[in-house]
Amino acid sequence: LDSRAPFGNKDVIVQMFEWTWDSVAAECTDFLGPAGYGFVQGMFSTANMSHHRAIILTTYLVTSTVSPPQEHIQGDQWWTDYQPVSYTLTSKRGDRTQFANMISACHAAGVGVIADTIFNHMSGIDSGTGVAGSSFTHYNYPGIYQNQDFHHCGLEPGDDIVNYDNAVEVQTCELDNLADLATETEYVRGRLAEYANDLLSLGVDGLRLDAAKHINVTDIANILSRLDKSVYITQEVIFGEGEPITPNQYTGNGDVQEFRYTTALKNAFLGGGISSLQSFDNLGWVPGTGANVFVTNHDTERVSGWPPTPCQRLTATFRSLPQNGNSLNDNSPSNTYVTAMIFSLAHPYGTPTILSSYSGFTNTDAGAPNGGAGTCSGSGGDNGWLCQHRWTAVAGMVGFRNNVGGASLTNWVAPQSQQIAFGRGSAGFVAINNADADWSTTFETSLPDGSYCDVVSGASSNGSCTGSSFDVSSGSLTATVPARSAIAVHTGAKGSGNG
Ligand code: ARE
Ligand code: CA
Repeated sequence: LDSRAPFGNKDVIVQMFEWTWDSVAAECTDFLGPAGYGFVQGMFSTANMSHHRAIILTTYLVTSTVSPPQEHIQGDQWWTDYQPVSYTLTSKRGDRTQFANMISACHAAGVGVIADTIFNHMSGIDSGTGVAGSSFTHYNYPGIYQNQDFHHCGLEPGDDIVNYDNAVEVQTCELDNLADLATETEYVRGRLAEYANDLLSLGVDGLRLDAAKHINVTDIANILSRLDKSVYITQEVIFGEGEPITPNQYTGNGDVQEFRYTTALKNAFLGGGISSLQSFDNLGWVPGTGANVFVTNHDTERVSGWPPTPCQRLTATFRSLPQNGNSLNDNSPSNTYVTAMIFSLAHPYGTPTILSSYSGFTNTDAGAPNGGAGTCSGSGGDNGWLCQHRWTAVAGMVGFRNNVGGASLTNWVAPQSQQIAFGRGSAGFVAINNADADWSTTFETSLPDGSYCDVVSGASSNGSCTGSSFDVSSGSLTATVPARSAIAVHTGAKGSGNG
């Protein structure tokens, strides 16, 4: 795998937030990989199985994004996972054997695995014992790091980052009291690379670099240069208005998560108008080929009031909150969470990630339900899990994205600010209606004539559609796009009638 465009244009990442390794392995086998996913979608007949597999094998990549695999502090909160105490691969998600087995199971199902790696810091608490039994204090992790391996920036009180307008402070003071590694030193760079190489030796296909904004871009480049193989890299660098450290500075290291996209989708779908979303090319954002984008991630789904103003950041109230974001989420009104995910999977900008998380996130500390064992049922969630990756429209649009590949955006129309439609070359067409009334019209498409299944409401199964179907004749497609919903068709999901 190449670090820049590792998965071609076909791939969608699913962030399996807080799923245990065993449950991710089962989901790779049951749904994300070819057996489950292919048959659920029914996009191809069994006679065409090898083609089917070729497509489905790259359907999803799994990232264990909020489930860093290293040992961390104890506690019931989800965010304990973000306070490393050693690089022993035992966490609340499982142990080293289970982690390795997950990778094998996912690979056997044709799904890659991206691990979340925390290069910026260790724990934020004074002392304790980790989930694998390692004792530590804030600046002493026996056999791994001692006091001299950390930044002590000297800012009162507590060395915490306060002023994001000061680049040195952002990178050498502490994010929420988390002991900040001296990533400019030979020893720390080598130790972090040793940890990453251990993950790669188990077959990990990519790394999400947590808190990358808080590490100098050249420190990251140095650490990555020590990796035994080239893997997919996505860096968390949250754009902040006026801040000196920007996402664009990190593009040389790999993909960068473009949070301006997350904010833009939220604002557009909640009232600003989705007609503003045609192109993200001339906004000064990370170029689409190097952007990793999402409607929401584990931070932004949780708390409103983000991004904070500089004044808010200084208040005790704000600093006592988990420093999370604001985006569309499962509680968003009028089906906007779903229609925004449909948009994200249909539009060519960036590499999309779909968050797969659990309900009850308004309690911002709550850990995963069911002991972390993710469970889904049919095209929905189970036991408190949301299973967004199985939702009919989401899974259908993953098939859409795989089918359209890198085809360019065509046939864009926006008759009013909350209604858009566009094609992807001659391979697919989508119409999104974020208004409160149905939208009945005839679209001009570049699709070949034929009968197509709507992959938002169903799938193609043995030549018929389990949801709606639409005919295309001389490029014209007449449809009623339901209020606050969407339709999408592509050449990989033909069919007629209602199944
Ligand atoms: C927890 C407690 C804290 C406590 C700390 C140490 O909540 O009260 O002080 O532990 O004991 C996650 C949780 C945190 C949690 C942490 C460690 O969200 O609540 O702290 O784990 O357990 C900035 C960073 C960005 C970061 C966000 C949250 O730039 O990198 O803050 N996001 C990642 C992960 C998080 C994770 C961490 C980093 C830490 O995705 O899940 O924290 O590993 C503006 C700025 C942004 C800034 C944002 C919020 O928008 O531009 O840069 O993001 O404000 O401050
Ligand atoms: Ca740092």
